Amino acid sequence: MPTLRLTYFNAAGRAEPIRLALRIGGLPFEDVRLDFPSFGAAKASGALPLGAVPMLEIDGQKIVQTAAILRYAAHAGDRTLYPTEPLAALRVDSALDSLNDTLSHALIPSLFERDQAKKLAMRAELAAGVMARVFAYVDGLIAAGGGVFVGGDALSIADLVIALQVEQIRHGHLDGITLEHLAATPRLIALADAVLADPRVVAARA
Ligand SMILES: N[C@@H](CCC(=O)N[C@@H](CS)C(=O)NCC(=O)O)C(=O)O
Repeated sequence: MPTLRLTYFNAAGRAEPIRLALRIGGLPFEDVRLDFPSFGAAKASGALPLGAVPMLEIDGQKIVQTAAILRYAAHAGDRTLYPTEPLAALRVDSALDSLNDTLSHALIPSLFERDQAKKLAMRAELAAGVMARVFAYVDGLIAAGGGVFVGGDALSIADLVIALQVEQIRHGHLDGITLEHLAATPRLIALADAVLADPRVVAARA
């Protein structure tokens, strides 16, 4: 088994689905959590290939890009977290990119906005625009699969990402975004409930 070292901030963010996927897959890893000064130093020294985290070191080889790392965790682990059927796998990949790429990039400016009124205005625009489109699209992917998860009846890496996003909203961690913004996409709520109640996920979070 390779030696795995995952580097991220001391936060859930992009790394938490990876941490869960590695644990569910039975892949032990070192969970390195950087504070902001250490991240700055690592970035300045060139220790991060693209200057960003998460980064997974596999026997010392440095790999970045969240979705790729998630797929690796699924393939190298117990192989239950990624569909074998091509169309189901495509839905999983498309959902992953919709959240990790499209939604994340749209969310970033408001994360750094210090003026609360401006932040809430940005969040309102996000909720009505990119976020609504991404959630509606992913809701449709779930419907197309005919199960509770994106890939159908089996939990996948995309479901981990979606569930943690829904949980973040449910816990009020994104100012201005509430469960009301998920009212039109009930499959995302049902998916999150199923993921967070899954015994493997519960064990991975304990
Ligand atoms: N495309 C990358 C994006 C990674 C990314 O933007 N990471 C953020 C943290 S969530 C980061 O390291 N930001 C600090 C910086 O870019 O200086 C991925 O999917 O992993």
